[in-house]
Amino acid sequence: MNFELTASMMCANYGNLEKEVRELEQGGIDSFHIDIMDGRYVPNFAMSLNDMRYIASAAKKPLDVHLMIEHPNNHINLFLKNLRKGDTVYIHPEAEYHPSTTLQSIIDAGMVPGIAINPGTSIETVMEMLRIVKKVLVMSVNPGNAGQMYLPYVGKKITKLLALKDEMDIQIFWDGACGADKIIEYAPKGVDGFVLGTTLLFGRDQSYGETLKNIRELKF
Ligand code: S6P
Ligand code: MG
Repeated sequence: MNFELTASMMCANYGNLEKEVRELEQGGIDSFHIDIMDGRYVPNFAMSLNDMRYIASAAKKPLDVHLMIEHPNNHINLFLKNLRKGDTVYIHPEAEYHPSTTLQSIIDAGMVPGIAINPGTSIETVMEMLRIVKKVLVMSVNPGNAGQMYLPYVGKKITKLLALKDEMDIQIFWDGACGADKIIEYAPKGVDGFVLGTTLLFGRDQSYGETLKNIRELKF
């Protein structure tokens, strides 16, 4: 079964980020998930521009940038100019007056446009944006922190979104508290990728390579 695995770099060991990037790539990670926070849209500061810039320079695999900031359009070029064509940029539609304008800037720069949908945001409110974006990041925890509990009501929304996949030509990604049970259930249903954080990838006794191999073979 084909699904993408992306590493949530806010959970990485900042004592040696170069080693983290290298070991994740050698272990077979598909992309690096970069959680950018401003302390306003979400009540936390995780990663920022310089962290993203460093990982972009150290990594061969693409970046998956999740902007949890107010009015991303005000600063979008700071991010875009430090990324490569083909990297993904997600915005939260609620954080922007004119999200379609911001998404167009992402498209014009050659990046892959995405929206992130909070647990409390319904698909109906972002329906038109589904026609613009290539990727939808479904948050299964409230945005801001790693290591939270899965919010079970999000499951119904994923099912609804899966039914729109072909019509809207989108890929669906899971972000938050992603455990083995979620991959086993949702990869066969058509979820295209999973953000791996403290629940499944980081802080374990085995190497990233072993963990990622087990996940791909669905051996848990
Ligand atoms: C949360 C953020 C996520 C987390 C990820 C961590 O605001 O968008 O990307 O980093 O959820 O994973 P876990 O397994 O610790 O919940
Ligand atoms: Mg994220």
